Amino acid sequence: MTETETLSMLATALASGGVKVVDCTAVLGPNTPLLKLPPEFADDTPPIEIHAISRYGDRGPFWAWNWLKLGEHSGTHFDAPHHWITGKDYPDGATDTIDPQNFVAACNVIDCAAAASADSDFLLTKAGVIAWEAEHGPIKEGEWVLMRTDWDQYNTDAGKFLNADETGPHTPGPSVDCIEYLMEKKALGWGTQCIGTDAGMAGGMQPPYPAHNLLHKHNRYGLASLTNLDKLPAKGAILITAPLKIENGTGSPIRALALVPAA
Ligand code: 23J
Ligand code: MN
Repeated sequence: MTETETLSMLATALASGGVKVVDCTAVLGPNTPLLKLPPEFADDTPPIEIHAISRYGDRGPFWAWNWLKLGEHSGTHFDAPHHWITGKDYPDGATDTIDPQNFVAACNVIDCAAAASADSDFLLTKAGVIAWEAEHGPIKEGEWVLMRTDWDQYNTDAGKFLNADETGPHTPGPSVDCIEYLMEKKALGWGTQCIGTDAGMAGGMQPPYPAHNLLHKHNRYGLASLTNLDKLPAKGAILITAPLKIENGTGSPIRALALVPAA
């Protein structure tokens, strides 16, 4: 099959509904939960604001439009290599310089929902990924690896989403050896359904925040606050995750879309 035929078949499948588009994005608005860091660090991403410029009234009779106030790392978003000190020198590591070929790629969805519901500090390990591969097939170079926890059910409740107590936030994520293994396999990146790519307790790991540290050290990417991963197959979906082309941006809200077979 030629590439032209491949695209033509995709177009037919999209038009007929044989391939469905699943929205893996949370609503972005004033109630979007935001990251809370330990008190020694700045975390003053403001709550999202949506301000009307006009709304079919005196300020513009025929049109409505808004201006926004939002941080790069708000809601369903993309982490670029320049987000972390380990990735700061990559010339193609900012939102405006990443090769857009990377914004459309296959994804592997590892179902950790039961484990995460039993233990909010659950960590997916290298051994866990290898066991998943034995069942579903290998993770290949250039593919996303997504951790399904069904944490998107808490998206409208910042308290539950962040799940913090006096010892800090308790949300699932990857272990150090998990991300090391994915980088050996040359995965495109790592995505989660929680506030960030790292587990809530990851500040105390070695290195601190290993998903951020190791992904961006390898010029790879992160995705946070993904939704609807329960509607994706373990393998076979294609994920579209294009950040805004923010100049020197370290990340960006995205509209994450998955192409999945309807059957
Ligand atoms: C800054 C520092 C630590 C973390 C984060 C940002 C994120 O999770 C993020 O949104 O990239 S853990
Ligand atoms: Mn981020």
